[in-house]
Amino acid sequence: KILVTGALGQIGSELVAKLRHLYGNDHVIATDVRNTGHEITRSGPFETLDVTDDKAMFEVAKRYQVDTMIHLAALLSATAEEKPLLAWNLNMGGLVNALEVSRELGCQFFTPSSIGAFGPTTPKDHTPQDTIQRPTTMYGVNKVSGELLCDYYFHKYGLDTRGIRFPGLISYATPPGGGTTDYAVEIYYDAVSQGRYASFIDKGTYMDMMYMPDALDAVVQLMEADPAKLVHRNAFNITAMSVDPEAIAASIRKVIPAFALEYQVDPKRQAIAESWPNFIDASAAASEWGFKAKYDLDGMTRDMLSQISSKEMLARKA
Ligand code: VAH
Repeated sequence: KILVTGALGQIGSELVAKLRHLYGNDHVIATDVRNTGHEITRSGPFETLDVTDDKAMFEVAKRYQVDTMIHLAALLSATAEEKPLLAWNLNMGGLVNALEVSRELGCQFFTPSSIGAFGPTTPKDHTPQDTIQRPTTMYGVNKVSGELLCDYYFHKYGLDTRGIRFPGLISYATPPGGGTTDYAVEIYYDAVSQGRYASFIDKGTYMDMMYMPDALDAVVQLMEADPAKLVHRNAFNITAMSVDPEAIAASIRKVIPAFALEYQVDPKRQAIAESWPNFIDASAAASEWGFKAKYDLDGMTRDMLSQISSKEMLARKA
């Protein structure tokens, strides 16, 4: 049985659907801090759970006898920078509770890290798997601390902890909330609904990105990987592409020729983006558990635009 926290978030809502498809609806217990009525709360077991409540988390995990913990509940980079103490308490308090519950029940454990775990003194191009990590954002401090804490639980208690440093994730199912890379999702929605987009991240700001189906495959692939082959654990660099707003716009114009991109740069999120790498090296994930992204920029663009268009059509009919 798999317990997922943050199950109604950008990654969670699609990962729960995939895990239920793979392992059976009743094997995946979705939890989130409130029940929004999302389809995920009806397609299998759902429990409201505040990850800062350690007793509640233990009670749910024990009741369902979970053997795998997928801990996704967290505040993303931009929100965390606005509310740093809330971010510390939620991101770190939730993580330590999830690790402790997993240790007590002997669960296999996954939690995401991020390219946000790197900072301005990290090599920006071909960012190595093992390198300097001195992030200047609260989110980055949470992610580096989280990576070290997960490795600690592995070395100290033998807990089977595994993690992935996600690039910006792009999806059409559930919009992200409070991320710096969210421009790369908004641009597709606005391209369909308005034929134009004003980006809050500036021209020439390169960041690693990935289409959500590749990110979901990576989680399953890592969790099913042979532990004897894992040299690293928390957390693996993965990426599918390095883009700036202009590159995404050019890809969109292959489908919507008249698409217009302009800029309304948000200095706060621009500063966060500039502290992150341009493109990271994913060779460790490739060699230790066979990671390989399937979607490139144009493939992602075609699927995003067609999926969003059909969603809009359905919404208009409804
Ligand atoms: C964010 N989407 O923007 C998340 C992610 C790499 C970016 O960590 O905060």
